Parts: sequence; C-alpha cells; structure tokens
Amino acid sequence: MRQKRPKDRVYAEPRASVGRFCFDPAVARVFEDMIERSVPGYATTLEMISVLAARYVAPGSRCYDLGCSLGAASLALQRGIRVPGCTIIAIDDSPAMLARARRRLPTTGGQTPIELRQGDIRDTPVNDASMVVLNFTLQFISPAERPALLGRIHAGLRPGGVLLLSEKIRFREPDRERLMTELHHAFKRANGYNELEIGQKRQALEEVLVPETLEVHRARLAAAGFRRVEPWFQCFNFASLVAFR
Ligand code: GEK
Repeated sequence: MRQKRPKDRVYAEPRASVGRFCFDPAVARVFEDMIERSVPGYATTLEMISVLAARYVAPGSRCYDLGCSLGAASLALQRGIRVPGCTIIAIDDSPAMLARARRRLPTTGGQTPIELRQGDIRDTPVNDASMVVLNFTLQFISPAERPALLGRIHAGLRPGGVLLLSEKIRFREPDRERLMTELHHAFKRANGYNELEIGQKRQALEEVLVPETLEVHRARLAAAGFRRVEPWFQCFNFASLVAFR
C-alpha cells in the first residue's frame, strides 16, 4: 500500500533566524506536498510535459530533466514519449532529492529508461536532445549564469527540438506585482498554509529564488537562438513557455 504523503510543515514553527532555503533532507521528504500546495498550475505543467513529449520527442534522441527533484517531470516525459530508442537524463544537485528519486522511479519495464545523475545543471553537457525540461529550476540559477545555460541547451537540441521552461515570474508594474503576490498567497492559504509559514518561506527564498519578468525570459531565449517562444500557461505569478530550436 502506498504510504500517506508527508505534509510540509518545514516553516510551521517560529524560527529565531530563518536562514536560506535549501533542498535538504527535510525539504526532500515533504517536497511533493510542498510543490503541489505552493505552485499554482504545477500539475498542469506535468500534464503538458507529457503532451509535448508525445509531439516533439524524436526517435533515438535524449530528453533532459534539469533540476529533476523527485523525478515528476521525468515520469511525465516517460508517459508521453511515443517513439523508440530514447533516454531521459534527470539531473539534480541535491543528494537528498536524488536519494528519494532513486527510490521512487520505476525500473524501466520496457519504457524509455530514466538515468538519474547527481550534478550541477550549470555544467552538465546537453547533447542530441529533442526535449529539455526546466520545470521551476532556472529560477534557482543566478541571473548572470542563465544566458550561458540556455545557450548550451539550445546548442544541444536537435533542430525541431523544444525547451519547456516553467518559472515563478515577477512584473514590472508594482501594482501588478503586488496583486499577483497577494493572489499567490491566497492560493497558499487556501491550501492550508498559515501566515507564519508563508512569511518564513518567503524570507528563506529571498535571493535564492530570483524571478524575472516574462519579457526578460522571452528576450533571453531569443538571444540564446530559439527561433520561436510561446508562453502557453500563466496562473498568477507562475508561467510556462515552450521554446523551439
Ligand atoms: C519538478 N523540476 O518536480 N544544479 C542541479 N539542480 C539544481 C540546481 C543546480 N545548479 N539548482 C537547483 N537545483 C521539478 C521541480 S524544484 C522547484 C524543481 C522548486 C534543483 C534543486 O535541488 C531542486 O530539486 C530543483 O532544482 C528545483 O518538476 O522547488 O520550486
């Protein structure tokens, strides 16, 4: 029988000093609950990763899940892929996440194999890919390092390949930024988080998760060489784009 999913209470007790958010064992243990209750549209991004994989993953190519956490996007890729001879390469630099991902991911059973690797996505080679997924991961890379990573992804994609990029975003106009932040917090409250949890998590993520505007993302993807960039999803201050090589 599947065990009851552990509930995220990471920021439920008052802390003397909040510290920087990191993907440690305490976070990895509750991550599934944390991301589903904190990121509006997370389940939709996974569903559409399968839809895009069915359409764009080419026979004999590689797919990359960069910042794979527990491997949810890799499983979504695996569900979607319709062609033979592919490999899914799933990378994360958190040992705690990887250890849990290893226990969760099924052995191949005739499906596209998933290779889990511990590594830093800032220096992971990307080769012969038809689909690359950055599902809420680029936001944890410093903005100065983002262009090089996207350039490498572009160079490692086959022509016709796609990048799926989901991010928390911010807005240039202060009133929009305020409204979308309030609506995001309302979403978290509706999912059972209280003010203390919302406040302490927010503080912990400052300078760790750096959101940018949709315009900045689009311009940077174009500068990296992507010929077409389509935002396909937005809910409050969370968005997802598909970029075409
Ligand atoms: C999902 N995509 O479930 N190198 C490798 N991994 C990194 C790096 C880095 N430089 N920086 C951060 N990470 C997943 C969700 S979570 C999103 C992704 C969130 C990893 C980090 O360890 C964590 O597992 C993941 O990126 C971000 O679809 O927590 O909001």
